Amino acid sequence: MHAVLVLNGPNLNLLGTREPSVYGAMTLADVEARCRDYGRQRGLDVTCAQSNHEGALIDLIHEWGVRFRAGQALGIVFNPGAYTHTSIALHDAIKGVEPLPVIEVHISNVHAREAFRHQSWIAPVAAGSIIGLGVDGYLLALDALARRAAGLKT
Ligand code: CA2
Repeated sequence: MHAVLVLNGPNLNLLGTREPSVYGAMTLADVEARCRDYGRQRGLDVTCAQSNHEGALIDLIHEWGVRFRAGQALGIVFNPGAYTHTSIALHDAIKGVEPLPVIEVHISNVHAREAFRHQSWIAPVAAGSIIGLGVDGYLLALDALARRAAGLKT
């Protein structure tokens, strides 16, 4: 089994409690359970984490960078929430653990929303970005990591 971290940033613990027209009706616990099941079916051992604190997210990225270098992790699926648009520290953390693949996920289509959501400091250092496909985006990101593990990435 290949270890993968599904990491969610600030306010995503509120999923399913408000704004269902933007973020859907599933709770974070639902999304995490779905990721674990979907990953298991594809040979991925999915660990889930969420934090509202930038430093805690950075610490987790560093920790998984160490695991990746030791050959014990495949990558990170990361929804950085609003830190996407503000955090050069998260940009630097992801750059600091290269070539660990970090796949950026956004539930909503940030490009169809306010202008301040159009800038991502994560996109330039992400292996790729999946945007606006709802919570399915997390599963598509897991597929991308599973394909890498199987040597199927083209
Ligand atoms: O679309 C996404 O996944 C976002 O990363 C979500 C962030 C937002 O700041 C980004 O621009 C796009 C916000 C997450 C807040 O989630 C809530 C969920 C339910 C109720 C309130 C907030």
